[in-house]
Amino acid sequence: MHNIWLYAMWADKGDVNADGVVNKADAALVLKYINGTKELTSGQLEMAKMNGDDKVDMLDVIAILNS
Ligand SMILES: [Ca+2]
Repeated sequence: MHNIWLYAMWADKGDVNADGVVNKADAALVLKYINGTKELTSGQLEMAKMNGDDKVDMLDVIAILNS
């Protein structure tokens, strides 16, 4: 049961624009944030933290693209 709960938690990770899918559009948003051309809400930043190191950087963009 614990694993199912974890999966449910992770299923939303990466969906920065909250449209229900994790894809290039989310990666593009995070890239813009990294470049300083786009502000993200704290909730969006949480979604962007794909690799769990509490920073939002290129590693998270790559993780989104690979998800
Ligand atoms: Ca999305």
